[in-house]
Amino acid sequence: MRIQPLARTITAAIALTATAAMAGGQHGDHAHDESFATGETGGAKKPARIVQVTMTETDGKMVFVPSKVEVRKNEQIQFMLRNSGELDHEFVLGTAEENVKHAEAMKKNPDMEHDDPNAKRLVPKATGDIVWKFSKAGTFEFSCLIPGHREAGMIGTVVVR
Ligand SMILES: [Cu+2]
Repeated sequence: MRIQPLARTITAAIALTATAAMAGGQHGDHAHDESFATGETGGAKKPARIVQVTMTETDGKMVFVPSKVEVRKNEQIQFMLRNSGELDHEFVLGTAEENVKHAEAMKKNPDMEHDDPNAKRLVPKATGDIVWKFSKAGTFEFSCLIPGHREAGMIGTVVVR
């Protein structure tokens, strides 16, 4: 009697793994620049400054709060992300050019999942984090690339000096 639910759990786990693998493959199809013009993946053991960013919908718009973050060059930031809205949202860090290109790819593939170190997709009420070292000066952006969301206002900027 106890074997039945366990077997179901295992099947579910395998199905989940398969979905994740497929999503990863799909994502790899539209090769985007992996060189990360914004910097590099943060080292988990190095200290990071915490910056909280909330994603939500308000008054017919979709927003990041705050929508502007200032960083010193070579500073490591831990973005503590929270989706306070009713819809899925994602935080994708990149150059404006990369994000526009990526948004176009997502229109063809709206359920594309992001496992990239510079991106995180969150279901409503979920939290997550990204640790990033901004090793290059410049103005970069974070955006939600789910079709329609960028257009609805989900663009933020990171200024690195
Ligand atoms: Cu969104």
